[in-house]
Amino acid sequence: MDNVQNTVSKEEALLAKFEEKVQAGEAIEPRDWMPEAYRKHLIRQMSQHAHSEVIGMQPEGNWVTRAPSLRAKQILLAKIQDEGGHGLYLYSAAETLGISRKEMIEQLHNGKAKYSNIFNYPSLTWADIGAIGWLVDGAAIVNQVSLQRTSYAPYSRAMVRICKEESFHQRQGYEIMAQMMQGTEEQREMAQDAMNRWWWPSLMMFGPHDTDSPHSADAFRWKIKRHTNDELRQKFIDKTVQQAEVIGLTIPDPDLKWNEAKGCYDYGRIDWEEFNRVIRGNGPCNKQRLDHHKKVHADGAWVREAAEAYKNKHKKQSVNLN
Ligand code: BYC
Repeated sequence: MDNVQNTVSKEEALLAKFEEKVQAGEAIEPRDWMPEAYRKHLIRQMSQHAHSEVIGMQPEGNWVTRAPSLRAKQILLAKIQDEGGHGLYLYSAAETLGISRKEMIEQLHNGKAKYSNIFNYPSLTWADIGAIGWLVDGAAIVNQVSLQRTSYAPYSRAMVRICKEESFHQRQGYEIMAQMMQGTEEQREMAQDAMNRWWWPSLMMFGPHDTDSPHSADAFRWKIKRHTNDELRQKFIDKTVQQAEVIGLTIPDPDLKWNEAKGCYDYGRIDWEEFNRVIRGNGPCNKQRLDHHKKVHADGAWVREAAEAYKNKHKKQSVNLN
């Protein structure tokens, strides 16, 4: 009985120390004690984030062979490569929590882990590449700048590196949209059409309204999140409306109106039924995205096996030398 009590009070003391550290704004490192729920919360969010980066390469990859110039192709290739790198930083950061990359990929493939709603929409025209860079990366930056100060240090460090690259991505997308808006009538229509299709799903990227966000309470208590879903969505809307105006694009929301008293834009109702449908696997491209990931992952098995064999060979050699 004494032993049980000792373990409980030891656990309580560790928890109190952890909470104190988080409240003081100190970072949590992998070697620090952390409650199981904090670890699981981070694995869920960070693995979803990593999967989003990697699945997000697919809609853009669709346009590499059809980019309108060599310059545009080079830039797009570099951007897609960056997204793969972001996935790597995030998988590595999540691995410090005691889950392997293999397990995370299995969870993606069996539907336990999600990825961002936004990558379940098709990229139909070159203007979609502009809209993805400008709106999708633009939304991601707003979210990720806030996550730079998240309490888990490896996640925070990954965010600092990722944000630097995302701002270049956002400009790449805006440049495409700006160029198309200075082009022919057909090009302007193409840009507006992309805006119309990507605007609302981009707003959904920030997650459900705060009142419907089950994970936010813990996320705030543990300073994983520093701003709410609605605060970040509002920030994104306020800065993007001005950017759209500059290049002559119309935001597809008849209820969008500047609210003088609040100092921000009011906006129309987001279609949460669509959001729920998409994140439950029934968006326009969910099946295509996952099937493609599964296929490419299986095709790449030989690379993982070769890397493992090389590692083992060198391990044996260094044992023999010792
Ligand atoms: N999509 O309680 P909530 C990129 C889920 S990639 C799908 O508010 P939380 C890029 C949520 O998971 C950047 N699911 O959750 C790459 C939860 O379900 P589960 C991607 C979503 O975690 C390539 C439920 O809804 N960025 O930029 O407190 C090319 C309730 O939500 C979504 C990140 O991943 C969604 N949008 O807050 C171009 C950011 N939203 O898990 C660009 C990191 C919510 O219980 N993540 N759900 O089954 C976060 O900041 C937070 O996880 C969220 C959600 C704000 C997204």
